[in-house]
Amino acid sequence: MKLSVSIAQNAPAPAPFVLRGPYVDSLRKAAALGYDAVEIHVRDPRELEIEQILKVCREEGLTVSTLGTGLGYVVDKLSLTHPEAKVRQEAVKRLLDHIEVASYLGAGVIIGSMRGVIGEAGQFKQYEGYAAEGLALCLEKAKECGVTLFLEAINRYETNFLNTAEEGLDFLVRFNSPYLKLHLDTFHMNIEEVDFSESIKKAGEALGHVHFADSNRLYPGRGHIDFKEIIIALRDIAYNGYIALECLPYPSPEEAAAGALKYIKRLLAGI
Ligand code: LER
Ligand code: MN
Repeated sequence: MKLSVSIAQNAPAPAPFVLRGPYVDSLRKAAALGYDAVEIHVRDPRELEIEQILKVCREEGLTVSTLGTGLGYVVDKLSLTHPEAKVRQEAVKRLLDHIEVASYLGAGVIIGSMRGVIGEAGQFKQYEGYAAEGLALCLEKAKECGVTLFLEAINRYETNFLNTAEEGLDFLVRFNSPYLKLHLDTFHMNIEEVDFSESIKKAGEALGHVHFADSNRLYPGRGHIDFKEIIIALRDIAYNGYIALECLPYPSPEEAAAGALKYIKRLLAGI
């Protein structure tokens, strides 16, 4: 299991991204701390200086695990389930740009908040259909580019669509694609899942990406989630994806990044 840390150049203060500021500075910081990879959160991936990022990654021995797309929802209100077809098309276009950029960076692409919410009571099937249509277009591009998409289960206070691991699995099986995997985030799991280990085992080889944050979304070890149990469950399913730290940058970005790494490495060494 390789360890990644979330980075964002510009993001609203309460967003759960750890290292902030110019991407190149965060890449160097992540490497100096001992991370294997970074997860880049960016509103519009066309803003990324791809050559520069690849150069620093080569120099520092880092990889880019994932591109996070949620800022497209938070800042630009784009989503696959928006009631207006034009906005749904814009959302797909933005995701296609992420997929293309991810192919240059050797990264996967997260579909989290960009799936949107189901905004009309009694119309679940219709909105689920919109999401499926958009995702099918993204999967065509993902296949062409050799990029894996990670569909994140997100808690009920942020969306009413795909909250649990089981709902995520039920939705993604219909695509029967090796380019679409489930993504679990321990912060959301703590709210939605009955049992962390059971959900991880049920996901099994469909699990492609994992976010770590504690119950209060501080860094692991600062809340009451049992990360040892989670790491054992990941080992038991032979999970070989990334564990990406996506938590609040408190008490400071550097302390969160360093504290999490120390805590997770100790747990990994002990199992
Ligand atoms: C994104 O990975 C996530 O977990 C959402 O809660 C967006 O904040
Ligand atoms: Mn997450």
